[in-house]
Amino acid sequence: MPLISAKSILEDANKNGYAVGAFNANNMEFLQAIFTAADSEKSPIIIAASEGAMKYAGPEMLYSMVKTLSDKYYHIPVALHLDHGSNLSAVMTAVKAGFTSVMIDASHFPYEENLKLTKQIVGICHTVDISVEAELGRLQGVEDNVSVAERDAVLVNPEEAKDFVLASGIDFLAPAIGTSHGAFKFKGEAKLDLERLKKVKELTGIPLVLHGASSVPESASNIFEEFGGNLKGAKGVPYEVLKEGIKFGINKVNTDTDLRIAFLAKVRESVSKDKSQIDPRKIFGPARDYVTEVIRERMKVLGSSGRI
Ligand code: TD3
Ligand code: ZN
Repeated sequence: MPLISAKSILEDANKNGYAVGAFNANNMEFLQAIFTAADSEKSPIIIAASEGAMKYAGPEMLYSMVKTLSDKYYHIPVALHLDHGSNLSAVMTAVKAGFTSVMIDASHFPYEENLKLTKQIVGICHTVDISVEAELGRLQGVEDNVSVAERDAVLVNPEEAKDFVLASGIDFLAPAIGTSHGAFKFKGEAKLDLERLKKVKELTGIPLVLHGASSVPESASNIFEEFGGNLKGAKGVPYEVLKEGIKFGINKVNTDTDLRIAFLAKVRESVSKDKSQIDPRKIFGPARDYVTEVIRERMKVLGSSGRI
């Protein structure tokens, strides 16, 4: 089917209390893995591409691969979403290429500046049915022993979130609640600030996004390490914690790291087991299949399986 905005996908998730994965991709194999997983699980999907992905593959290339796969799997609802767009120019590049959803990440600016830029982008995108995500607070782990003032300085302020959503007109919001990008998210226990999340949901009602949501599954990191990799001290958001977040209002679960680890775990395995292999398909094929497996498992955890 034609690519649709993420708004409609996430509205259903919000209404029915589940989450949809936003899976990052910048090459053919990852896109194929995401689509085949969605096909097997009967799950809607959001394809996330960062500015780095647009630079690596080219925005037109990303769009045409996603479009081709979306035509092939015509029954799957798909949105193509710009992840962490940093300015108007990046957003316009994505819009011109055919993306159907964008994130403007101006969370590192003071509130008023974040609001001003976000509002401008909502004004442009909503005229062409492109959904907009924005972020409040900073994406970083916050340990238990820090003061309330320190927590407040980093994580989302629920009252501010309410004003921001009303004033900006965004479609979904990423509130910082203690996660961070990458494979090393928590020093101590893995947890989210669920009280804060609950308040943001009560005050805004819109779909909420969990960034830095990868789980760093043991099965994948074990293979990664068995074949010479090093992920010492890596820790993600456990499935049980993800489920709690979804119960309290998360509807979009951003996932990049898990797919990267899975892919490279299998690449490591294949190249070390078959040292004279020179056909890239023999290396990337099994890696692609393993990414598919990891995504399927995740779709079950998020509750997006069986929604189409
Ligand atoms: O926006 N993203 C994807 C890009 C982060 C770079 O890895 C996320 O929030 C996903 O975060 P992660 O690292 O947990 O998959
Ligand atoms: Zn993110």
